Amino acid sequence: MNRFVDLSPEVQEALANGKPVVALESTIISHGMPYPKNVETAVAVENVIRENGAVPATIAIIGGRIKVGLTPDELEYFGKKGLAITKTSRRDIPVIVGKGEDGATTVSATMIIAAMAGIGVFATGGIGGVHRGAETTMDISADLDEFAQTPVLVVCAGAKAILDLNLTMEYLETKGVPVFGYQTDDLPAFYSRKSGIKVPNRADSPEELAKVWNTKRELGLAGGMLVTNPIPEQYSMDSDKINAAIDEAIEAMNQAGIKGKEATPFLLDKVQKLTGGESLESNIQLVLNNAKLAAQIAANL
Ligand code: PSU
Ligand code: MN
Repeated sequence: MNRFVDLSPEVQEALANGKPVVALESTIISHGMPYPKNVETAVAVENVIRENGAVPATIAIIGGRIKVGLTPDELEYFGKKGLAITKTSRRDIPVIVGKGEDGATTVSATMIIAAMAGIGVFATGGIGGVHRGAETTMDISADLDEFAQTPVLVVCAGAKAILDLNLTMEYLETKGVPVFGYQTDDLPAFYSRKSGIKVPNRADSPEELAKVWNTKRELGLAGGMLVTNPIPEQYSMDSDKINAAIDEAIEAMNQAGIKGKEATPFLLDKVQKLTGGESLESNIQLVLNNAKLAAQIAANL
């Protein structure tokens, strides 16, 4: 392990004994949900992973130390500080560590750190992707290039329609990333179970996913794999309602001239405000659902 990384005792013990471990990101805590729901959710997600036979490893940078596994006090500190923490993707890691600051790791940064620690499975809510209008803005999340090079399987609930889902799938194809739908042929669209876009592969059990993931690694093929897991039926939102909110949020973003790394947090916050508590509750439930599947996959490796 490099000298910048601290493993929590629980994670260290699990890795040393070959127990299943699931990585979790921290931008979803600081930038994805409001306090105190963010901390409550982070704790609940960790518990779901434990209940399903794996050890959770929430990843963040605190005072320049790369943490793999946070204490309850660290989670609380992180959730409370929220947007004041620097959103940290691949390019930001050396800056935050070098300056000794706090960093909330996105999907790309969390994958990199998970791989450093030897963790191969990671659960989150939504991934970054190709933004609508990317043909002129070139706003393509660093998450997508990470899938092409870093060996971590990521379970998400598909991608939010703040993104161009077709272009996101095209980009992942170009980058050679296997994408699975879990018990579905239709790419999940985060708040709703279906996007109307066909997902390239389907798997119906954690065993199947573990088998393909092991095969990819044994073949020596670089990069990760993406598993898209539909939100449970009872929490899925009406797609017309959510899409109207997303359109309004994108309009507001363009009006305000927001771009770069601020784009996604702005859109997440705006959509949450426009749809009230309903979208927040859906968001929490889909993360719990993804944590469960990720733990089951990790247990089958
Ligand atoms: N999408 C969500 N919730 C999130 C994110 C994306 O539905 O919390 C976060 C993740 O940390 C993801 C990051 O890695 O936003 C992507 O940011 P960007 O689009 O700037 O690459
Ligand atoms: Mn971006």
